[in-house]
Amino acid sequence: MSAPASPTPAPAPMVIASVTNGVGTISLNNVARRNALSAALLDAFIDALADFKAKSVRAVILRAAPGLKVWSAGHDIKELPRGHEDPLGYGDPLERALRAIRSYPGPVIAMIQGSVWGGAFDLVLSCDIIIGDETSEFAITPANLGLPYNTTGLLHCLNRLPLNLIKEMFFTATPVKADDAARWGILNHLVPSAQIEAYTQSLGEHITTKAPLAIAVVKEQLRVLSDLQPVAAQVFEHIEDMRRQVYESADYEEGINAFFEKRKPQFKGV
Ligand code: YXS
Repeated sequence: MSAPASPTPAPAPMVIASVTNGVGTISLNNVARRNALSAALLDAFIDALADFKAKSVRAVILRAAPGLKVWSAGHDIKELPRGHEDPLGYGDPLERALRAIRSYPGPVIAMIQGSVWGGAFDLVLSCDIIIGDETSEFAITPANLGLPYNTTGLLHCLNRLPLNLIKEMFFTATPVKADDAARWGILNHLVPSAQIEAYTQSLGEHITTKAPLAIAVVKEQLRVLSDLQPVAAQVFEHIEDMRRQVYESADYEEGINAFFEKRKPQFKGV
């Protein structure tokens, strides 16, 4: 009689959540796919954040597993619509994750080691405090795919960075290295990799000793005030019409196909 087949191991969790001395930590854990922000990973992240909220965790650290070259490769390109549909609509899992961070009633501290790509840059910018080590770098990459970034994402950038730096990031899609990220104000603190875990945990623990209601309300006031950019309906419709022309373009389809075919895209401007 043949030995019973060994049970297939349960898949590794997409995120690993823990609480130490009152500080929650959520670690992105899909290393094989460079922590690409798939719906499954983002839903697990949103659930972990909701669980911390239910437990009144006063400060949260968002990180990736230690020692990775890539913190997150950004939106899961395999899950981007192939044209004729807004690739970053309000209901997109990435947009839901951004809103979950921005509405969490306590600081979400991004601890960055390795490279941050595309929508993961928006995720990091939506965090309240950003700590990076010397390996941290940041790229926003719609120009690599021919993708029209969305208005809320551009407003997140405008609320944090000077226009010329935003334009350089979007027009070049080149990663901003740690030193420049600190000088530009993307990072609150640039901390050596040997110290970044202890530094970030200590910052979180310090915040948990302060008045949580006062902090939660200041965070929400700042969110409401920074999001308060009224846009006339006609302006919004004009923006959406421009974006539609991009995500319905042949260039957008070429950008995505080139990624999967592991070749450089040939953009024709149509
Ligand atoms: O070939 P296999 O099946 O092993 O899978 C490979 C990659 O295809 C996969 N992977 C991804 N899958 C979906 N979405 C992604 N964003 C993504 N990135 C990577 O993971 C496996 C290992 O990737 P590989 O071999 O390239 O790893 P590497 O260490 O040589 O290079 C790491 C990266 C991050 C430099 C490289 O994977 C890369 O350039 N990834 C794409 C980064 C990117 O352009 N992200 C933007 C996604 S779109 C987005 O976030 C916004 C919508 S926007 O475009 O507006 O910014």
